[in-house]
Amino acid sequence: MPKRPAAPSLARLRQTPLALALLIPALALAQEAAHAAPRPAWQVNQVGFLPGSAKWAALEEHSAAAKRSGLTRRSFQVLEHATGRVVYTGRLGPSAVWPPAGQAVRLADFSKLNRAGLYRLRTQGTADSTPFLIAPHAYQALGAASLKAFYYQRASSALPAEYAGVYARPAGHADTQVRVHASAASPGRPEGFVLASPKGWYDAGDYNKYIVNSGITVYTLLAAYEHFPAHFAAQRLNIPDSGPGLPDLLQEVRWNLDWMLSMQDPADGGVYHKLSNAGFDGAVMPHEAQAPRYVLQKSTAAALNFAAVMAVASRVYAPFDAPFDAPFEAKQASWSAQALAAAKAAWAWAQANPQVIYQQPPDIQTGEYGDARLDDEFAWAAAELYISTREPAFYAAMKARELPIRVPAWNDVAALAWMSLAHHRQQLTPEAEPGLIAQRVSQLARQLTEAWRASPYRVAMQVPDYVWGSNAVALNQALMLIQGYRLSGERAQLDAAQAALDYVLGRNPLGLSMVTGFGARSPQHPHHRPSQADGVVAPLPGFVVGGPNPERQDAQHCPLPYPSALPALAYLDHDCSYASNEVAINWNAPLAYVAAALQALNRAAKPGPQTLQRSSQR
Ligand code: G3I
Ligand code: 9MR
Repeated sequence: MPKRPAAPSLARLRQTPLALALLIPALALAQEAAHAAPRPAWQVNQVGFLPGSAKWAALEEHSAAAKRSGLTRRSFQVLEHATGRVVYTGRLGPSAVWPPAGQAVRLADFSKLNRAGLYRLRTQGTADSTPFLIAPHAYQALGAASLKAFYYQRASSALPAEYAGVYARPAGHADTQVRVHASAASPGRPEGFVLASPKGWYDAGDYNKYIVNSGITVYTLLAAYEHFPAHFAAQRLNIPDSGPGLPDLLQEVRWNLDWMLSMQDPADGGVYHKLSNAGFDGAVMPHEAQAPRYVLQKSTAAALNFAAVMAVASRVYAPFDAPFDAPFEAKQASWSAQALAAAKAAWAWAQANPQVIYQQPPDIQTGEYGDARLDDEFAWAAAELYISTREPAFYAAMKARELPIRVPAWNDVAALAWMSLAHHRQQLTPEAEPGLIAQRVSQLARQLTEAWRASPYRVAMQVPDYVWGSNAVALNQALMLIQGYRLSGERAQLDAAQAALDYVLGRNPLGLSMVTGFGARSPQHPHHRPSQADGVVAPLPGFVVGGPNPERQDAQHCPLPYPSALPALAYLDHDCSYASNEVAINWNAPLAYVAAALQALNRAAKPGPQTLQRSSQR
């Protein structure tokens, strides 16, 4: 099928402020051509900045000539993009090598420029930067698109043009006739037993559905709502059933929660690890994929992720189901009450089966999401059940004093417990230790802030952070910095979080915004079956790709080599590259959280020291 160029969907324009909407087509036109060009010397967040935020750009010193001219190059200018008028002049920082990319960079700080507009950066001897915005709504369209991406991932649903524009498609994977795999057989549901487990989101570039990865994903989205309800109450995503009542974010998340509920065996409370084909589908559209689907082995990790998420959902959705004065029976039968009961049943199953690790059967090749270390999952589920029930036994089960904190990932969820407790710290029972909770969250935020401060690139990312999905490591660092900032109000923590978003949106050594459809240079060929097979030139918008990954586990499946093996440069914008260029729900969730949080927090943020100094703005 010939590839049709994508027009920006009406839906996206409708939710975008006018100035921004006019800009999107112009930026999109420049995109394909710019992407083929060599890496630019200026590396800057290509989407833009909020007026009050820290604003940094990096200048790569990639050739000997540039380094020589760098000796004389001391200043930089910010220009109004349309007129070329200089609106700000600043000094470049010293040249220093950033280990993940092995390259020398100099930083430009233009935080003092806070007037809304479209700008570019200039310095002697190199091309101007790509244009970027400073605007009070700089992350509104990005935040909405990062959530709309979940709608595009819906299994068991057609996406009509009314909601999906050029990305409209027929329904795929009904999942109404799913077989129980031998690994999942139980007395009530023997091998071959057929059950219905529809809805949910496709995990990533593939079309399978995995409970463990749904855990951190749904949690991160529900946490965004818990922390910034007013922001989401006002947000419209143009999805079905949108309207007054349930905010669109919660409407979309219900699609996946409904699927997750169907993955619990009502006979014992156990939860199947995943629902998948035996092997991966080809690069086809969802409705063209016809392979049989199975539920696979119950696992402790699945039960605990399920318990944690359903406990969170029970409190988040409670205000939206039974009216406050509804009769007791109606409240008992409400969706939230059912979610809490399901969480408790899964928790009980995990208590009785504490070490059932998922073992990939020999006839199954899809994603494993294997995790043998479960102390963090136990603690997280316990913390969420404690917050939702206020039962002290759950706090004790969390073993708080022994629980460390690390940047979260699908297989490392301890931080999620701390982050929930920190948010609810004013409403806990006397057993909880607010001092300990604050100490843990601050400890991680301070550690990340120190790494950011010491970095020649002004990002917290270090060499060991470059794993499969490294962009989500950066975004989850931002997530935890934001938790620190919410407790301490320390401006540096907010600035370090901003730096992580800058990194993902273009202040990186690839000079690439890592989010499809956003920025002048962005991924064009993600490993994402609908983007590969839909006949539309542009990939579906609003998806962050995995990002540089020096392990390059897909190298043997790619017709061309990675351009570099250096941690921050090991990235290939080709649809073969599932290890550096796939999309995934657990990577988009922290993008959605961070975009929303920075948008919501900056409105309330106190100006940092840099904005208190006398501005050289003209
Ligand atoms: O746990 C080990 C650690 O002990 C060791 O030190 C380290 C050294 O590299 O590796 C760690 O294992 C890594 C594991 O993730 C846990 O972090 C593996 O190397 C790494 O290959 C593995 O990558 C996962 C990948 O699936 C392959 O299993 C990614 O995190 C995960 O995001 C990705 O998820 C896939 C699904 O399976 C299928 N759907 C698409 C999705 C996104 O690509
Ligand atoms: O498409 C699959 C992707 O979602 C997974 O992350 C990845 C690793 O499990 O595997 C991809 O599928 C590839 C398979 O592993 C090897 N043969 C080629 C498949 C598609 O490119």
